[in-house]
Amino acid sequence: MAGEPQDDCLFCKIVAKHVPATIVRETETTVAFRDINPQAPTHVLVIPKAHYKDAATLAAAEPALAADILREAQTVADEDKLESYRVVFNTGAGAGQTVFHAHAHVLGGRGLQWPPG
Ligand code: D5M
Repeated sequence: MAGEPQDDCLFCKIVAKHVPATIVRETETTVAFRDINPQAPTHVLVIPKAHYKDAATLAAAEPALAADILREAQTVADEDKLESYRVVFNTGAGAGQTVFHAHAHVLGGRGLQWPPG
């Protein structure tokens, strides 16, 4: 069923607390934790607890949950006192997606270049 936990999904395991992570926030529908390979002083991943393979699939199936992710991204930025920050949804392997459970990267705490690589 759509959104059900997947046995082979790393981020579902983090949601279930079967894999450790540095969790900074948790709501009824989302978890936010520090990226294991940070690319900026703040690099937090915000994920839905429900499993969707990418952000577009999540938004199509549960738009309110996609909105939860964006609200949580702002809260993470507020808590880390970021004046500006970037939210990235890598979608598809060609764009650098390596974990196929929807996630927002929240990056900040240093100057960010545009365009990204
Ligand atoms: O982003 C997937 C991100 O997930 C990547 O930046 C590393 C991060 N990652 C992978 N394993 C872990 C664990 N165990 N804890 C925290 N962060 C993790 P993508 O957009 O799919 O490339």
